[in-house]
Amino acid sequence: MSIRKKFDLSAYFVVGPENTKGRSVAMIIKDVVEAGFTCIQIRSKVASARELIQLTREASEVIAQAGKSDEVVLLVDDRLDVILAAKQQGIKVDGIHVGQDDIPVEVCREYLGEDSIIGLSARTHDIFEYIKTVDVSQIDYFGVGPLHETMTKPDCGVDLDGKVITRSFEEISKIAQISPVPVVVGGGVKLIDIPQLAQTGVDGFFVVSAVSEADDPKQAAVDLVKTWKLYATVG
Ligand code: TZP
Ligand code: MG
Repeated sequence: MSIRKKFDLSAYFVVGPENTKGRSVAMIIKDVVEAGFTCIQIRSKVASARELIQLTREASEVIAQAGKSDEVVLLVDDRLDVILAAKQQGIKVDGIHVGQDDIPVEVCREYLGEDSIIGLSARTHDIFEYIKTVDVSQIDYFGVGPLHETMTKPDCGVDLDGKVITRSFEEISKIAQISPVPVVVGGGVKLIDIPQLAQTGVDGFFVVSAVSEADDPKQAAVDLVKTWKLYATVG
């Protein structure tokens, strides 16, 4: 059984310099942390290792300045090298999020240790079969999606024929029931989806554009958190 501490992934924001409409990554993270988001993932396919370390540092500082170092989880997508370098520089980073084709979760666990959080995207369409093949003792949560097609990650949910397969609320409820670890759902999630999603029994939602593309990101983040809390409790 895992001895890892409990963490809250209910409101999870994924961000990198390519998603901020020119705003600073740190400022937008400050907004969502103040709005009550519980998890931040730094994710960039264009930033250099040094930029990613710097973004991780800034995110960690923003979370600390908000007095939320013990409650807000800070993760980095894919980049075990960045996380190890950041930790070596004294930056508080809580773990990694990887996909099925990225560094194996066993390797992440070996390098990051028992206390780190490791999230795994379940991309395979037959997720019920896929879950059986994963050593769930190595992971802390599954990322599942997309709920809708999304321009933020155009290959999300694309099958071998190039067709996008989205997940229905019914399927998401079943995944929540069978998964041995917490489940967060993202990909095209907007405010309007939150009531139904919260009632599927999953542990959280993750978004990029619902916050980053909003005219007022902080207000968008507040509305997402408030709505999740309202409906997750009645679900
Ligand atoms: N992983 C799966 S979908 C996705 C990621 C990082 C992007 C979701 O972006 P958006 O803008 O919330 O649809
Ligand atoms: Mg990846």
